[in-house]
Amino acid sequence: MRIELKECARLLLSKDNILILTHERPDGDTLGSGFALCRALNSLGKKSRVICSDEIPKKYSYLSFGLDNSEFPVDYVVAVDVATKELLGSVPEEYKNRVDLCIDHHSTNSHYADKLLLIESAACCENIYMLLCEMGVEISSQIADCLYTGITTDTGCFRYDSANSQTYHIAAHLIDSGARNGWINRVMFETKTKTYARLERLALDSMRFYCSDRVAVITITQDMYEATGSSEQETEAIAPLTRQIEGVEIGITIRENKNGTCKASIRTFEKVNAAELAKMFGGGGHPQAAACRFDTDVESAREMLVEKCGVLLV
Ligand SMILES: [Mn+2]
Repeated sequence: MRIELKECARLLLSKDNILILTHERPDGDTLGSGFALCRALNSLGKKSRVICSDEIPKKYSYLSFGLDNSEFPVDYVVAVDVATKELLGSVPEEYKNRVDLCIDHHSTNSHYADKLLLIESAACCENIYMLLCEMGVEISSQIADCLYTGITTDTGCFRYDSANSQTYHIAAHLIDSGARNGWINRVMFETKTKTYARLERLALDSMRFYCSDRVAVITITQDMYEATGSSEQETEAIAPLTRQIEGVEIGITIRENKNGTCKASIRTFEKVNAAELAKMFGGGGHPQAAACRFDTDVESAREMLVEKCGVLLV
């Protein structure tokens, strides 16, 4: 059942011992949302902790710095920035099957939670910000760092269309509350590990063009991780590379899984709806950034995707 901001705030204020779930392959928005909410609940004297199905990349460690991560008997389960139950990954089934509240910004949310706060903003962290204000939580500098991280990462450092005036207003308030905007942007967008730099070079080498160069496809295989010492954890910044090429309207990054199947990240500009393309393969996401999975190998996935691109681009 969908609920409004006020009811969501009232609900959270009435709960304690709250477990927060983030999505698999965690990004800045799901982690920023989770740790900001956790810190806010702690500041109200409530027990809360964040869990994630996958390991949290090191660059995000400041988000959880100083938090007490010890376990407690869970009374209430909240998912943040998680559009479908499947995206929770391999968190314990007991929690996966009883999400009491989901706070999200994906229009493709599958309504898997008992209660859903869905506001279509640029980042889930924007919704968490509004929620915390509604709850009367004071935005500490640590909470501000968390929320700023989600907003800047989901908007590609404020470059996407999704960043509207509300996004900038909230970011301004976060900076006033002590968010380290310059440092966070540098860590999120400029700093590359050596292993990532090597992977990026191979990824660019793998780029192929289709549909009169209106579609660019990058392929990342397990061999490439091995050759570079990199891992899937480091592929977050690869997908946007496809959109940097002049004339490209659909950018696709296909990553091979260990078992030979694969998944695709899709990036588009205004003319093409990425979520629509992902949906054709059972996936979802945003109008300009979406993803889907395949039970097939990389080549077959590429063929199927390029074929659908041909249909969308006519
Ligand atoms: Mn998000």
